[in-house]
Amino acid sequence: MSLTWSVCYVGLGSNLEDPRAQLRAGLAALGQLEDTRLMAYSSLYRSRPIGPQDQPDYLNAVAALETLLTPTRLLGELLAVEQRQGRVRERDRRWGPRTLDLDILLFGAEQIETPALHVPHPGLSARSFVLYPLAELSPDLNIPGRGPLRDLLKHCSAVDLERLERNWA
Ligand code: ROI
Repeated sequence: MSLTWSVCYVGLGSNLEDPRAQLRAGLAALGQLEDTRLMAYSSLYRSRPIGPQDQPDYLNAVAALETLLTPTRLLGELLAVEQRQGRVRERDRRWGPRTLDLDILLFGAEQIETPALHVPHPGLSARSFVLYPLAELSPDLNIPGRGPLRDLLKHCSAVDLERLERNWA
């Protein structure tokens, strides 16, 4: 545990077994993590799959947390939530469908490269289903090592992205 609160953004995604219920339960679980506060969450978005196209569309959202947990500890908690919601990573095809995916997108201003954890998330700069919800929460954000979120958005098409409800949780 650290002594100061870090602001952290977590991406939520699902395209199996009632994705909306999966994201709702995932968000509720984030709100119950110890030493962690759920500060805000984005609208719900529907997005075309990145990766193999023979899978259902995804629902995606982003949550803003404040946490005293270390990034590694938070990652462990997120994996536990995924598992409780029926995800079996070994069974997953690479870039195949999943019941619930919880990714640490940003952790304060930190840049982390370990075998288990890459922060900012490597896919972040090119993924509309991450950038648009993130911009809803924090339009002035700077992405460590990548620059202003506003600039990344300019290069990221939203044609495959549909914004759904604001209050979905
Ligand atoms: N595609 C979309 N649209 N949304 C996701 O959350 C998502 N997650 C993934 C892969 C398989 C890369 N594709 C995705 O892990």
